[in-house]
Amino acid sequence: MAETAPRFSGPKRVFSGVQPTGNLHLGNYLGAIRKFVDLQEDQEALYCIVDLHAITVAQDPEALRAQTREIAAAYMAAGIDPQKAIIFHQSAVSAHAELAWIFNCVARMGWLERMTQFKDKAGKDSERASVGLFDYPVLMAADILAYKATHVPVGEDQKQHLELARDIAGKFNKDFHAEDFFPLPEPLIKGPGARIMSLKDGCAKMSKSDPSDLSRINLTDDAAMIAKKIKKAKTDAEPVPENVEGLKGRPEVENLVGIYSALSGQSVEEVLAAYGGQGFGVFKPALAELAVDKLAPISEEMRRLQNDPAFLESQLEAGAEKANAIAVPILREVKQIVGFVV
Ligand code: ATP
Ligand code: LTN
Repeated sequence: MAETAPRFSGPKRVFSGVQPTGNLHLGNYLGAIRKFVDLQEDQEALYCIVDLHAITVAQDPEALRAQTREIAAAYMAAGIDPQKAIIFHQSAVSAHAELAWIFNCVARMGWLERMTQFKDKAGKDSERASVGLFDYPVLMAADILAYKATHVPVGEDQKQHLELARDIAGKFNKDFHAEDFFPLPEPLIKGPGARIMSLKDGCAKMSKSDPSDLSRINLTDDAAMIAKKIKKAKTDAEPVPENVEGLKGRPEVENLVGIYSALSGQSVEEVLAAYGGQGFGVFKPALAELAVDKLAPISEEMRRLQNDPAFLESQLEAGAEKANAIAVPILREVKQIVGFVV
């Protein structure tokens, strides 16, 4: 794990979040959740279900509740142990929203105007986007810093948001002469699976919000569906290349080989050594078999856990209590620093 800002002397602490917006997919698993599992072993870790972020775009209230439980189930099914890591939903810890307000007064308009995800998500009609969608990265900084988290495992698409969180932490420390009060959180992005692409377009990220379900492998897909989606994945007429050079200009092929590599633990070179020269009639069934092998136990366990919503909610409540116990004293210090009567 990379070293954090040299002078921050607090404990190492991991924080990350996933939005309860449905269609949890292979990209979310390989880019984020799988890393969460390993990180829970060595230091304190908090894994949040960011329901406040979810409502930056319209959500059906009942669906939002069910999707919140779905992420809790996915976390646990993937191997996050609520005895080791803190699993909770963001709205249950009011420190997130309170700190976000204070950070709204630290962050600069220009910083937020440079965020590419807002531009992508708001689309052409940005006048009609919610203020929350624009402010999304500030809330994300508050999520992390409410716990003085030092390390943040995320997919590649979150890199810019993490840089903003570091800028906010640094400016707060400087403006309030509170040197090293907040750590400058380190993104943990590297590794296979940091950027899984759509099965239909090797230049677009695999996404929950892609209107085509064939573009992604959902964690809830059964074996037949996974096989069908891989079979229908876009490729070209050439066979699998023999070496990494041969992946150039073939983003869809690069993506499928990358997925094989991330799921199997083999390097891309090893995958190409095994399948180079073969047609996709051979490679795709092998990839489908591997994906089913790795994902079926997770989706089965997710289904089992989702049959018991009361259990999932009790786990979230217990997690929220532990999260509050960390965040409340930090927020109190922040209020003191800012000049509020506490
Ligand atoms: P949307 O696609 O609607 O933007 P999302 O799939 O990015 O949503 P989030 O809850 O915002 O879902 O992301 C959860 C985690 O999954 C984040 O750490 C994010 O970086 C990671 N992630 C999302 N998509 C991918 C992907 N295609 N490849 C690797 N990691 C991903
Ligand atoms: N924006 C993230 C989700 C998220 C997050 C966080 C990730 C919200 N708050 C704090 C890491 C740390 C996304 O994946 N779209």
